[in-house]
Amino acid sequence: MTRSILMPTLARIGALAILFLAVRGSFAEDGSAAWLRYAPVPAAKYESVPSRIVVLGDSITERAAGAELMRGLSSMLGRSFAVDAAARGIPHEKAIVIGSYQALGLKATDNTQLDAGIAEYSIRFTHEGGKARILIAGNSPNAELYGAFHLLEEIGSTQEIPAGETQIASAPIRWTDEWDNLDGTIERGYAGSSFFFKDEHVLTDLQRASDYARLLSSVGIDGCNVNNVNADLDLLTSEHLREFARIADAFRPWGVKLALSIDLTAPQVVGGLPTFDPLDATVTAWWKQKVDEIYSLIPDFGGFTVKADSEGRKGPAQYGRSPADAANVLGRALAPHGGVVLYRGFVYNNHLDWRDPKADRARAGVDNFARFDGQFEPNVIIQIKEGPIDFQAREPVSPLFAALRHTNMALEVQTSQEYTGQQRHMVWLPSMWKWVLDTDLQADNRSTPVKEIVEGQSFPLPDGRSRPGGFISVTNAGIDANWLHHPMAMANLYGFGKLAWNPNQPLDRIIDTWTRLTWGNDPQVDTTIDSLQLKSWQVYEGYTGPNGMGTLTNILGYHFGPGIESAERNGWGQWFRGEEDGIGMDRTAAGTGFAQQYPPPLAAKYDSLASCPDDLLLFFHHVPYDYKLHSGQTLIQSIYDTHYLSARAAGKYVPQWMTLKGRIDDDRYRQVLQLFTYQAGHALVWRDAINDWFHWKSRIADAQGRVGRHDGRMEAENMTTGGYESVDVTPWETASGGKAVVCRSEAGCSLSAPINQPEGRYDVAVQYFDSWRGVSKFELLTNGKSVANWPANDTLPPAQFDPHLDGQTSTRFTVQDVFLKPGDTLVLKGVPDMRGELNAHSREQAAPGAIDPHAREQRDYREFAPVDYIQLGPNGGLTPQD
Ligand code: GCV
Repeated sequence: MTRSILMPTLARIGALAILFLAVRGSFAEDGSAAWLRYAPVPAAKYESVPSRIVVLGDSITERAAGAELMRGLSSMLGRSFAVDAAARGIPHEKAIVIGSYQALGLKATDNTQLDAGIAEYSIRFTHEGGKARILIAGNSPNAELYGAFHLLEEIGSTQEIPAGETQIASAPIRWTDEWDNLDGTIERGYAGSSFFFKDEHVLTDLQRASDYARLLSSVGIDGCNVNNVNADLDLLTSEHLREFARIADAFRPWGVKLALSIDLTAPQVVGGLPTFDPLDATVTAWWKQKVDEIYSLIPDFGGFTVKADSEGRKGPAQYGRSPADAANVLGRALAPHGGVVLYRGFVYNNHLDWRDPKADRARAGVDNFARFDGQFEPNVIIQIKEGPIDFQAREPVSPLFAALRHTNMALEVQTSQEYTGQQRHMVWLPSMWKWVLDTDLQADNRSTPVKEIVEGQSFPLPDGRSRPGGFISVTNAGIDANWLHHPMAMANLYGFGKLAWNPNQPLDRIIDTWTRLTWGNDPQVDTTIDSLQLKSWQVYEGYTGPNGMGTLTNILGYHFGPGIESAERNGWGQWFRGEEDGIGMDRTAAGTGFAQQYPPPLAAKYDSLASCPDDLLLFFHHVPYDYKLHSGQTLIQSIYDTHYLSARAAGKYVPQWMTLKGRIDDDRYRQVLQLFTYQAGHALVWRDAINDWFHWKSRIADAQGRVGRHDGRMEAENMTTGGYESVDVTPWETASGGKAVVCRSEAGCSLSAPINQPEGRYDVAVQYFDSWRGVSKFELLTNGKSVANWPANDTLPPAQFDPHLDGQTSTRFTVQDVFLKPGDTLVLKGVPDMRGELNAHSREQAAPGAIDPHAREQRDYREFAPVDYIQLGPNGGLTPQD
């Protein structure tokens, strides 16, 4: 961990200069340092960087900025730096000087459009007569800190030190939401449990919370809402608030404000009132008193996030009140303290009638909020998910952004990859977010891209200033050392911060800087990783849900693997209406009318088949399977081809990654290799499930004859078994042939098959199912001789809770370079893990993300060494083969 690099605590940095000797050398790369590794760079390039750091201000954040400069520069440049904290004035000699614009005698941008609180910093580098000076000026301590981080980032990625650069944040709200529960679980968190809470209390050791705030701040994020929007009902007790104040203390040096998600029933549940009607005078008074109590403990508290009248949360609708009624009561209580309300636009009915052709969940945002436009208090911001459904691999942007003209808005995106591979697949989401941000909604027939709407520029305040708005990332970082489990996933958090600061930043610049800081400045490493990340969204979209249908994951389970029809014929409203005659939701004027919620130019574009883009076709239209796309292909053939191409592209990550062996540290090399190998195999599960299902539904064959034909594949249920039993898999498309085999004998079972292939060396891929609770064991043998053995111990996100054999638990192990000749016998032995109690009552809280988070089910935690098939492929095809 880089934390082992010596760093004096902030408290120890006094007014006296402190010499800091860089401790260099090797440290374990566990990913905890993320992009703040401060690895050595060519020091000669930066020899003019002064070794004295002068901090003019005395706030805790300015001191953090000085300490961070010392830590980063000494580590990267390999020499000593000294900090002069709370200095009296600008020194005459060489120095890096950090302070307010005023203290540095510089002027901030004179822009009356700007909200007064918007962070701005400038870096000036002068180098005259051997006297180098770097000035970092900010219009707030936070801004000074951002300037310090920016200088470090430029050096870390071997850029020139800016001679003169000014940066201004796009909007005041740049927050993350963490969906942590007080019991320590995290809803839709895929990197371990909470580093804020455990057993209904705030953790004693909040070092990691502080480290997290440092990471956030380094990319300009200045707020963190630490608890689930499905908030614990007793969250606001005085006892809890005193504990939350400790988190705020941990965040404070890094200029990150603490915020909380609240449940609107708190006046009743915590306050003991008979009602939580927002317009009841006792309720209003309760909120005011509660907010005052919070600020007495946390003077820089950020505000509340509210999920109400949605997915089982109670809300103002219970009393016939509107979102504005509820939000405004909170807004008025927070306003005197400078706090804000982020009221979520994610309000919809999850008991829709799927038989009703007019019913449409996508309509809910506009239907529920547009009529209250202009009725919200000035410190209320409507927090709107990027799309009208729920963080799918592709959706159109939410029309609500253009339906509110007199209301503050923030964009909510999800760094936690709920529908996009749960940090077991690499998907660089800034590519998607940039597409969202750049989408021009053309309100009032003028240019109104989403980015300018949430920056508050498109529909400004009556006095011409920008509306307060911004950007929220649902991140759900956990206790896994590297924060998000997949080393590549941190590029999403980094990219979020960068786009929230400036949505116009080019993607290639963002990813390249992240790569250099995270993996080093070796050009081969950087080019390889940049190009993998830049195409990863398209690749993931390509092997999951096509043409705007939604991700097609199992929406009634854990939103991870394929589960196509789980979206149909239930109240959740994620329907895509796959019928005999065709597929897609008709959201045109003749259908649900959703397209008409957009301003006229976009409404017309989406409503017409002639102009609706191919990648959103099935979101807006119901078309036959042989419908001709703009690309000239039929829909069905395009689906088949895209799935083959994309799964192959995901498979290629492995050999591309292997070219970097020895160029990066072994720890992270191995971790990524393992995850890419998993992704490659799971992409095939997706490919086959989607293609088989479309083949079955459309009854149209793949023109290239690939779908349903798997050369070299041996179905487990057709092999000679020693003890294995055949079982049906549900849904059928998530197992090859719809079947698998399980072994219920503690001694183990076997599968065997004679080899008919020509003599040669092969890759042998075993496709099996792995639930996290159990660790079955497998061994592959040829002619009685062991060639490989492995435990089924993947840490797949749903598998901890989901013992089912399906597209969520299907995984593969590939043995390379196996010599086979006709007449050989291939044997797979499986030994189940029978330790789990049969039908044990689960004592833990239901799975994060369970549809009913409070449900307790009976579960069978035994793992019966289940196998789907064995595939032989050409040797050196590199794992895994088609
Ligand atoms: C926190 C989706 C997720 C839920 C989440 C909800 C929300 O439905 O699956 O886990 O709840 O969105 O954003 O409120």
